[in-house]
Amino acid sequence: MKQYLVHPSTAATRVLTVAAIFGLAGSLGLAADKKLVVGFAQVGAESGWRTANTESIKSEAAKRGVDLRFSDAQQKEENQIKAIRSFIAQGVDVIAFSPVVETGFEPVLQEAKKAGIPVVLSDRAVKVSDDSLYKCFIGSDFIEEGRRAANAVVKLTGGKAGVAELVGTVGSAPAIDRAKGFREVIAKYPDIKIVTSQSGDFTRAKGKEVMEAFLKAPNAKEITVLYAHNDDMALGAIQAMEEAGIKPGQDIKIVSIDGVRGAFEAMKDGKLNVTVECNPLLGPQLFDLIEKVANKQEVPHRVVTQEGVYEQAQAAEELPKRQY
Ligand code: GYE
Repeated sequence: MKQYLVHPSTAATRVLTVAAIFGLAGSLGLAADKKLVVGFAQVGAESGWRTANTESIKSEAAKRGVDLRFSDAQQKEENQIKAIRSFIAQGVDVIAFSPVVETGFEPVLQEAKKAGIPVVLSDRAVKVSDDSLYKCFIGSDFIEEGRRAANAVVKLTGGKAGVAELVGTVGSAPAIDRAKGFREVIAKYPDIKIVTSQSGDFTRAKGKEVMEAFLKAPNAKEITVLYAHNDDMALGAIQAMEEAGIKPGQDIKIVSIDGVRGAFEAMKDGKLNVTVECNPLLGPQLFDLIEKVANKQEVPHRVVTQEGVYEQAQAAEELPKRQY
């Protein structure tokens, strides 16, 4: 069986690495041409989260000497499907990708399967009728993040709120699940109501634009809380509120998701109330899985990342420790 050089994290591979350093790689069957080739189809560069995620993936690939073919889909599913097809044509060893939306990937995943190229999902999930079309999915539990955001709203308001919701990219796993988890919790609080809800596509510019529209709508006065599916949209909305003479974090309380540096800065300034963490630094764990898959080792079908919730009072202390 073809074996790939793996990251020197176990004693056995460390021995192999030392051997390689002393020029023994050839005699151990680790020819230089066995460099692992991975195609990664990224969503885009829509948010601070995504930038940190891309950086984590690229730097980890470089560290491990992986030949990474990286493509940016600019948040368009058709671009991502094209990229995956091109990875299949190039005959990469493993394809990894973060699906822009949940549906529509089944045919291209079948093509990868036919070509014998294993697929690993990173960050976002797909909906397929056959789960064996991918080996593993590593990412957060977005439903739980939605629940955490709702619990933060309950804590901030005592269970009485008119919520404006800035939804992520329509059809994406995080937008679907963050809406679902949030609704699941607020269903138990009759005085918490979603008064308006619209997509801001996970970007700061759209978040600002949609918040401006929320504030001009006839029911604007009912809004006491903003729930944004990511920090970037919340940061855009903060700008819109300030331009409209509204104090973000006070007149309208704000809860968002990701935990990027900008959110901690806004919390420190009292403009954002809570950020629910979603860890983008998936590179090391992702490549552990990719290497295993490439070497035909068993991997779990689902790996959930660990994360927390941060309030304003923790912002100043946490800020210097943030890695993204
Ligand atoms: O929350 C958002 C990004 O899929 C978890 O995508 C990711 C989300 C993240 O654009 O900022």
